Amino acid sequence: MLIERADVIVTSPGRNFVTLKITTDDGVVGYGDGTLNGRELAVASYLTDHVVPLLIGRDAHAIEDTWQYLYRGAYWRRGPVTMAAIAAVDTALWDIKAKVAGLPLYQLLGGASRERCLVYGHASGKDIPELFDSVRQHLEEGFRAIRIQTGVPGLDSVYGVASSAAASIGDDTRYDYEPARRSALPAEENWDTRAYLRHVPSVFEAVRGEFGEDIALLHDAHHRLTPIQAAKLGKSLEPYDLFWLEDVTPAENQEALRWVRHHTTTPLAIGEVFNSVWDYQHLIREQLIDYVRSPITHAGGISSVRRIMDYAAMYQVKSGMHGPTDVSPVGLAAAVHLGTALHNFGIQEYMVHSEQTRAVFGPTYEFAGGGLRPGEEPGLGIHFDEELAAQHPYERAYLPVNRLQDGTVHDW
Ligand code: KDG
Ligand code: MG
Repeated sequence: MLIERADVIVTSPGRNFVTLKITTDDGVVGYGDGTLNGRELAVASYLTDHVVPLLIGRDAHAIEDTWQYLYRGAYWRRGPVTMAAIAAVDTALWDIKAKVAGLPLYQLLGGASRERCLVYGHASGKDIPELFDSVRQHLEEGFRAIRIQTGVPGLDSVYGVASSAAASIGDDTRYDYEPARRSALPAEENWDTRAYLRHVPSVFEAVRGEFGEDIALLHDAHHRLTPIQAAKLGKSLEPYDLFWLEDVTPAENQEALRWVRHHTTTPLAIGEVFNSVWDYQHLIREQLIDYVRSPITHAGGISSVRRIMDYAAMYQVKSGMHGPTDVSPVGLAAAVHLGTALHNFGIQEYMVHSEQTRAVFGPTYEFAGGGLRPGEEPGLGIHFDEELAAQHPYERAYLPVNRLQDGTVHDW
């Protein structure tokens, strides 16, 4: 079974996505997600100009060989653009292999280790009453794990806080926090770490007071703190028993996590911007983290995230794959199949895609009982509508840039 063609499809049903469609000589089609928020066209060009010509005529079954050929063969290794492109190829080839086998993909990854993958949704509010409404809505919808983000007094807009009503599954008037904005230039936000550190513990105290001890609560610090600030935050949140505290420090310096770890027992998650097992080499071996955040879309695909998770399993580190709306339904479907099979699955982020997006991708995973199930269709269970996709051409969009009160650029 040879690869006959590979098409890169950039579509923007509400937001931009990069999808690779691989077709074999006997007409089997597989899809892969290579979306890189705010830098989509770089991945599209990497695929179209440099990868697609290498795929034509290759054995569609040779997934590992193709992965190594693209990774080692490029000479220039790793990086978000390269690894998103490799992810798209790897995912599409797994989709094809499972379709040919006539099995849902999780069966080829070892079969089901669980009935469904526990997910967390995003509750947010500019203040406590708005946040409580959002948490209540998530509980009514069946979520059992909820990420908590709020506005900070004195700051105009803060990462993770939706600007209108909270998310609701299946309702297109919903609005999850969508950070990338369609515009010629990035929006600028402002930041004050002291104000944030003062405010966050009181938010968790209020949420535990109102909703009790049972729900799993998570929080994302989005790379903004120094190691000692992060240690202080972790310590101050200990009474509220978080499921995890995410991305407390910028990802480049892994030493920082050692400082944080030595000061707090709050579980730590990191890695949504990592793209290789090498990014986790010390963090996992030294047991400085509890959850791996890399999504299939940004870390080289199913084959590569599987490698990270097998390494993590030796140290009781679990998965917590990134699942914002900039991971397409193809990437999310792949995560749910892998999450169903992994022994050391932890939790899956689930930011519900808009109706417009779902209409283009046609995912068949199902949300029930606070979790996602991959479904029993052969392959990933994606029904991509190319004609509809073509009606939504790419629109330039950027993630925001952050500045401190005095104008200094800060981590966003
Ligand atoms: O594109 C950037 C988003 O994916 C990121 O800001 C979302 O941090 C994020 C999360 O945890 O979902
Ligand atoms: Mg995050």
